[in-house]
Amino acid sequence: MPGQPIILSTWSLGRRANAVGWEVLSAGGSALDAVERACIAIDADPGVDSVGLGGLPDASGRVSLDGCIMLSPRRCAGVCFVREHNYPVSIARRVMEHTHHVLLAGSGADEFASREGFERCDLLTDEARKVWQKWKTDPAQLTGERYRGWLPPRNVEERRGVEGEGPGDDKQRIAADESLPHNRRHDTVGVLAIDAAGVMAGACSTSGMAFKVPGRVGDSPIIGCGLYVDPRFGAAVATGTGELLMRTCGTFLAVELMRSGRSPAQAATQVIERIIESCDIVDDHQVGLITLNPQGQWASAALRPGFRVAIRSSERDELEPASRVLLNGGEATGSLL
Ligand code: SD4
Repeated sequence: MPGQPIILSTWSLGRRANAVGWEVLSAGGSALDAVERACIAIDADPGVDSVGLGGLPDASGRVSLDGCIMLSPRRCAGVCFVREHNYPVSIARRVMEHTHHVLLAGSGADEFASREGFERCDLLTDEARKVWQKWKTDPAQLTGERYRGWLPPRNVEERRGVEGEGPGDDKQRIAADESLPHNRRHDTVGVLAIDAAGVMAGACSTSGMAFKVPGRVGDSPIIGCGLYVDPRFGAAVATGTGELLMRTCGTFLAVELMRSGRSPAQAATQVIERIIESCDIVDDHQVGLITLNPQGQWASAALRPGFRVAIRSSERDELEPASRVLLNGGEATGSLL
């Protein structure tokens, strides 16, 4: 059933992603093209240190990318641990369209990308290398806290210096945390869209957690963890600590909740509640979730303050904080990962 096009993306960088996706949607293009192009725009920017080119590397100084794209359980795919090519969402789309598989990993995914005509590239920029070198010498310089293994800093957006934020706008107010390093303002780009034909699609792309254990793959390329879309019931995309989403199949759960009659708002909140219930939450953890139903109703929820959603439709072009935040920061319990 035809509807009003809409595109929703994670974090303040989502506004830029939305601008590109909206060009596609407003010209009558497909939701699939819109979400792919939205992710490409962020992946291509070496100034974004959590996605694509310029992403911060793992503990060994090498960048690896994860991403996926989804229209339905029948049409979806992801790639993970891609080290030699940018644009994981586009590579995933080729996996979806040109193979019978759902997930390609590591050197196999890189070889597939080359065969599909993607250019090899060095994903590590000088800037990202410098940040990694600094982290290696003295992790506390970047994390602002006692070094506790490979855990990255908590991902929330700082109040100041965030794109698209008007001064004094209360709606935009989020918890300022002076201890946050400059380089954790943004994170995974996750995008959901509905086009004029009423088709829903989603995509997400990330370089994963900065300084992760080499070989680590997060939720973002895994169908049902970082992204899930079922055209009958709804879609969900996530950002934050991938391990929490993988332990709970967070986006699958969100869509399953909508399938059983919950609203997008109830579904998003209940996933965060389930994460709190099922996992040992620590200070560094954050999860942000966007849910969307086939009628275009959407919602968001987060574990902690700081997660924001960028919305673009014919009526709106805005950035707003998660509508539900379940923990208010510093209330962590349990042990480290
Ligand atoms: C991961 N979920 O690799 C991604 C990272 C992320 O906000 O989204 N951080 O765990």
